[in-house]
Amino acid sequence: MITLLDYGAGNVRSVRNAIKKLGYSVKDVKNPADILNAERLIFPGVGSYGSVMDRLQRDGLIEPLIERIKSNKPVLGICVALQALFEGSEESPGVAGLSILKGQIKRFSETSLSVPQIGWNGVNIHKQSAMFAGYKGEKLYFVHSYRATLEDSDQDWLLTTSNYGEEFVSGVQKGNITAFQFHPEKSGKAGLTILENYLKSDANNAITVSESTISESPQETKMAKRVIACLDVRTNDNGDLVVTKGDQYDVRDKGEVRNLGKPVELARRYYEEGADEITFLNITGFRDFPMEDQPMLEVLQRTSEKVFVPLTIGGGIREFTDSNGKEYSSLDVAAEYFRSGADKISIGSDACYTAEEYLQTQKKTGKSSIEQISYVYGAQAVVISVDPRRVYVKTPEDTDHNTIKTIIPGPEGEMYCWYQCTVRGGREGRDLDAVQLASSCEALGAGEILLNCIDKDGTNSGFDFELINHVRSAVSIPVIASSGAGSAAHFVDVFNETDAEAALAAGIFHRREVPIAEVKQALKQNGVEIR
Ligand code: 1PR
Repeated sequence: MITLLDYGAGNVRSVRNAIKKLGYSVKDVKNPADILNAERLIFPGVGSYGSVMDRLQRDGLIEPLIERIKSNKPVLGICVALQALFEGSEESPGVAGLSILKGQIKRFSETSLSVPQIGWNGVNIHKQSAMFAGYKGEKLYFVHSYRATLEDSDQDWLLTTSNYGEEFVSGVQKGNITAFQFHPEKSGKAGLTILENYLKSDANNAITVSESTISESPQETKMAKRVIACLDVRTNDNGDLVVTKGDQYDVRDKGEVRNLGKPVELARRYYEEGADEITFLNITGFRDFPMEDQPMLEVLQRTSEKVFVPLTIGGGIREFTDSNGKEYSSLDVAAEYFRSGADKISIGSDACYTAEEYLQTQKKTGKSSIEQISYVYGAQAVVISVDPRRVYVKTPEDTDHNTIKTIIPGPEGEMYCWYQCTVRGGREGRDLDAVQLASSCEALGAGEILLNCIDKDGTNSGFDFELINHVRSAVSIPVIASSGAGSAAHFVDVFNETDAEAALAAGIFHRREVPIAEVKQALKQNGVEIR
């Protein structure tokens, strides 16, 4: 029996599912005494530092946690839970941590790298630990903007380090207390091995470990470029929820919605085939209300039972008033998605409206969906889905928007264009360009940009490097290149020609034209770091 400290922020479902998948039962902490009495406790950290500590404080859990840790009863902390062991964090000034370890958590300082660090990185293991029995050095999934270092007096806690511009502490352990900055429950089979080691070890963490688990000559660890499989989901005319795929966003073929498979089955297939992440886009979410869309929520719930890499869901995240006049905030909608198994939510149309308002007023209201969700769940949980299309102009002076000089001339030989943002699945263009949208959303607290391209979508002609470079150079958060992948070589090209952190494709995977393994192999052969 494993006791889980679920304080209601973010996706604890994936930890729960991982524990169940490994054959253990889960009991929730209901009151402070459960913390002290638990045989084995898991403390998943989701959300910002301040919101985690607030919730622990509100539920009276801080003292029992400290007592449990000091009495060396087994605890596994994940992500922000590792950071919570320290005295405080730059993320939430003035908020006290558990103060088991000395010092403050600081933001990544390397300016050339995107923050948050989102993706798969390696670890160097500095001491023998039962936690790494059977681990073969695979990359593990990290998602965070702040990082820990240990003071000299706490060096006996050092378990693993990783590098992201600078070296940081990615694992600590002393006696029966272990905490990881990475997410074992989201790190595929390697992560499940590590989690299982915690679950199955006895009260003294006794598992025989071989010397080889220690990294003898630690090398700088490197982030992998991510390959993401995207599933555009909607209900077809027969009422079935299907994965569909558009050509420049038109998903109908001879009047019928294209049906490329069942969402849960396809997601599981992509997980088994090595996708680094799975994204679901509820493409009619702009007109339906997600909280009434039970089949979509069920897709997430069922996917997260078997898929142990990050899941993103987009579509319909905004405020809503239902037919009974009941009001829902975008935070309510996001919370339902997180509870159903999402790790990140993606905002499309609503991000455009928010950015337009922000550009006009230059004021943060704290009320937009981006700001609210980012505060509670952390910036890394908020993805902005951009649906731009090219608008050609003869000269940059012909528009107020951010233009590029292009190598693909327009219909009348124009050599300049801007990228117009659209809402409602590409149906309506706005007076907003992709750079304005991405940089405003970054300022409001978004953590990642999913950069689609209507001109390229479904064309199999390769990614739009010009668009990707244009947007990537305007933000410091990670950018996912999307739309147009037609071959493994296109992935190699996008990582060679742009600084995108990830590349996403849909059609070629659904139609089994290019297996994910072939993409990974091509990347590896061309010297691109992969998982
Ligand atoms: O506006 O917050 O409700 O979110 C709606 C979401 O649905 C947005 O993220 C929007 O991108 C998406 N969406 C809406 N309509 C469509 C459509 O296709 N008709 N899909 C749509 C967007 C683009 C990518 C696609 C890549 C790769 N699809 O998701 O997967 O272009 O495709 P490819 O590799 O086959 O070229 P809101």
